Amino acid sequence: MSRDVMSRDRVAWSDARRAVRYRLEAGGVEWEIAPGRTVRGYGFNGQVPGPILEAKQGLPLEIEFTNRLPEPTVIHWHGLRIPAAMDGTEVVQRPVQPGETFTYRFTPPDAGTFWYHPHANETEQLEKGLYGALIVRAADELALDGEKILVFDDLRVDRSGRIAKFGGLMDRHNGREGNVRLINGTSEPEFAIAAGQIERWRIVNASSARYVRLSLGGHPFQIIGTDGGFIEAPVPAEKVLLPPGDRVELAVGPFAQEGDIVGIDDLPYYRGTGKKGVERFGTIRIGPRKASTARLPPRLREIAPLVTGPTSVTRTVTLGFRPSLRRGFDFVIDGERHHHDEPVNVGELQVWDVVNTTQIDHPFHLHGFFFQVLEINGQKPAFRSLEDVINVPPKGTARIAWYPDDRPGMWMYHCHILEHHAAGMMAHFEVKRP
Ligand SMILES: [Cu+2]
Repeated sequence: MSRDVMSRDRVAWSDARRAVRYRLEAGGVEWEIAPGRTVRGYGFNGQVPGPILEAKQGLPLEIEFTNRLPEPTVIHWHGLRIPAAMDGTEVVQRPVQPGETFTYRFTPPDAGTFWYHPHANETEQLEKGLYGALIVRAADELALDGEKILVFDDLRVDRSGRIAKFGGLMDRHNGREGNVRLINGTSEPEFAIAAGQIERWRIVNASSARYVRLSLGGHPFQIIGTDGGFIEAPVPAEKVLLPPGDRVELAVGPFAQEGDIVGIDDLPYYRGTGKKGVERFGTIRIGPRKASTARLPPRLREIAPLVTGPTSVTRTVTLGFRPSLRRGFDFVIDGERHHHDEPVNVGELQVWDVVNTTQIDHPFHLHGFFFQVLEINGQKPAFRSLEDVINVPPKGTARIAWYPDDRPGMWMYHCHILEHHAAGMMAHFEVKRP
């Protein structure tokens, strides 16, 4: 059965009671990473990435999830500010066993670019292909001349053409980076855009450990959104860094020259380990010129600052590295693997210093709440935004502020390099009503 047929068959969309419903099934898949080249992986509804889930801001979303994997799993809705019980981690639900079905029900409160992925045995389940984009559309969605959704990933394929086995302590330390670069599950695909037009590109980095420093052949683009939706105004740029788990929205174009081929490249970035040159993820073919009706507003939204003026830090979260006799080493938080952090009270503004005591970068991810970045190593960020992933540089500090609204329950934060999370760099904490 072709992947297309399976995805059409199994994804149900219905407007009944104005809820949006999907059926998702995780299972084994022959993943065609390039024409005629397949690997045995895991997919949602028989495809990698899983189907693009489209929700509407403020309308209920229901996802009936069935596990056809040979192992338990849970599905996390990365970036969505939903009730704790629907966060899809093993702290808030019993893992979905092989053959079982669990229905996730929630109402996405924010428009933006999100994604979904397992929160169990992530280093294997995501590497094998279990991830997909989740787009929450606003009623007055900004439409440019077109839209593309690009999910970046890299895959390590061994000499025999299979997904490589986990590389032991080296991978545990560096995270698993791949030798095959994928956009939307395909090795180095080609995209088309008409000369003269401007498109809205939604980008997700679903890699286990790779930092994508995205460049479109050096052509300028505009950053219009990040993890939590629009930023306040478009920001011109020629490159943008996406650590694992991160998202960005861009206004891409206009390109002048019909017939040009433009690279979608990952520029060198040193994250304290590994070394890579410019690596190609895909290309853009500039097609015949078309008229543009795109109007990019100079102001996209207002983001009220959570902190104005001097503030005191309410918590310090320390990301660390520690030798271990049994495991070689661990990645820890406040000196503890799989840390249990102090509770947070609903309604009490949080100002956290996330301190990285190690020699390598760590992308800090907070579940269920957006934060604003106040400072990185004492420097204010270039623009205000809502984030759920922020890179914390080696020996550096990210100061973030977030507001626990009334969604009590167990939440977590962790490094989004999947191997670091597995090696202990994560914490649970409770948000509770005072
Ligand atoms: Cu890390």
